[in-house]
Amino acid sequence: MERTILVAGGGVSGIGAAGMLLDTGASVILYDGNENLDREALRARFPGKEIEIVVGELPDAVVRRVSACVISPGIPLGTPFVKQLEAAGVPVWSEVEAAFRHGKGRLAAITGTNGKTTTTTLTGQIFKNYYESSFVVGNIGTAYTEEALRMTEESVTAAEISSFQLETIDTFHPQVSAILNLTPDHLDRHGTMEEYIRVKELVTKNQTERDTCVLNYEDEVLRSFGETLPVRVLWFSSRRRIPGGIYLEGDSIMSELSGERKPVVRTGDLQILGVHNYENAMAAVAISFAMGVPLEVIQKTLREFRAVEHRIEFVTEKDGVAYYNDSKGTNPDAAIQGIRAMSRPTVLIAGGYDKGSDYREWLLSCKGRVKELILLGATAEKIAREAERLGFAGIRFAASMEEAVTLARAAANPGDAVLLSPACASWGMFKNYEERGRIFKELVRK
Ligand code: UMA
Repeated sequence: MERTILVAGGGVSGIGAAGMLLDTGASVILYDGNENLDREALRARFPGKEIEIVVGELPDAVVRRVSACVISPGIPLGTPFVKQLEAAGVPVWSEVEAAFRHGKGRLAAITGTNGKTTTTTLTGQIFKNYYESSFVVGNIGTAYTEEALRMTEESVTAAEISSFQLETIDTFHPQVSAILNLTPDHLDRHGTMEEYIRVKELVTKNQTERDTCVLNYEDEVLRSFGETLPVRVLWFSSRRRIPGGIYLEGDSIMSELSGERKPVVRTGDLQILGVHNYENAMAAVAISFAMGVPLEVIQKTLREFRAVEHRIEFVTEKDGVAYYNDSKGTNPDAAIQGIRAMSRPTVLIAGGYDKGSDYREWLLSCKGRVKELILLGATAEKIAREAERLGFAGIRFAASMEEAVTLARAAANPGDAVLLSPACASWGMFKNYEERGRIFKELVRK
């Protein structure tokens, strides 16, 4: 019988997965819950291919016809059609699981709450400077399924993997995994911190003692996780010397990964700022070391590497005010790093989609640094109430990013900084954090 696979979600992941499956000869039904989606525009993404497209409610008749479902990360597993599939015994696989089954070569899977994009980009750059065939895929924006069929046995892939993508893995098996840190995020989806941690740790699920896991020694949860993990663990630390690990010592990153103690790079020679970035750099070094990249190639790439767009990105200086875009600060913990990186009195633009986060710690980190808080989006009221409880005075509301930038400009004096670091996802007002960051930058430049 011909295989018919249901691909759920008509976004980046769904389009990648459907394209990959069609190329392997499977029949594909592409399904999206949004009934207003333009089916013909979606069909046009698969020129010369036959694909069935279903939008709105998923009919029972479709459920009965499919042998598996590849699900996009943005679809919660509690969604009724997923329950329907499960009840019918149809396996539901995440898009990265599907990609892994068809991809080739070696895989480094990078997860954690914050720093994933910087670490994946840097790791991918190191791979590119050493291997003939390398790929950078995943949550970073290019679907893993988009590239999987181009991989060969010689390929080396750096994949940014989110908790949403890990929920429904099965055989997904990276040779090298990394968990950078674990702080509360996406609790509206995962329910509890315990569940979020469980899902993140799934990245090591199929690893054996022949594989490597790179972990942050300064994260308590990860420290005890690593101590019992039946996998070779490489530790990194920004606070202490780790025999056999990689660590920050004064203003140098030191490595004992090869058994010998060696200086890797001075932090002053890096073009990325802040301890969290030194942690990302150490993780990338450990991952690349485990993949077999020589130290000289790693060192050269580290010195050349620049900050990722939307992550504490300097935009411009106007009338003595420095503008920074940290649209990637999509949760309170990431946003704390944005605040800490500011050395001037700061006007902060924040707020957005409500993931059920707790804003207290982040607001506390604003004390003494943030002179005015400009809030937008669904969380504006909630953040304002918490800020008032903590004694903040300068709080304003904006209905749009345009209004927020206008208010920020009026509030900032020469010598100040304006920082967009929302502590919230962009959903609801923008397509994604990239769009939010770009709009902010355009408005600032205008
Ligand atoms: N949809 C449904 N039913 C639902 C929910 C969504 O049918 O219940 C449909 C929507 O109508 C839409 C499609 O699903 O047409 C969107 O799918 P998606 O939300 O999975 O988004 P993609 O475009 O496939 O992008 C996803 C990741 N998005 C999410 O995880 C929310 C992208 O990460 C990723 O870059 C891309 O796959 C490629 O791997 C973005 C993200 O915000 C950057 N990630 C979160 C984060 O970093 O915090 C996890």
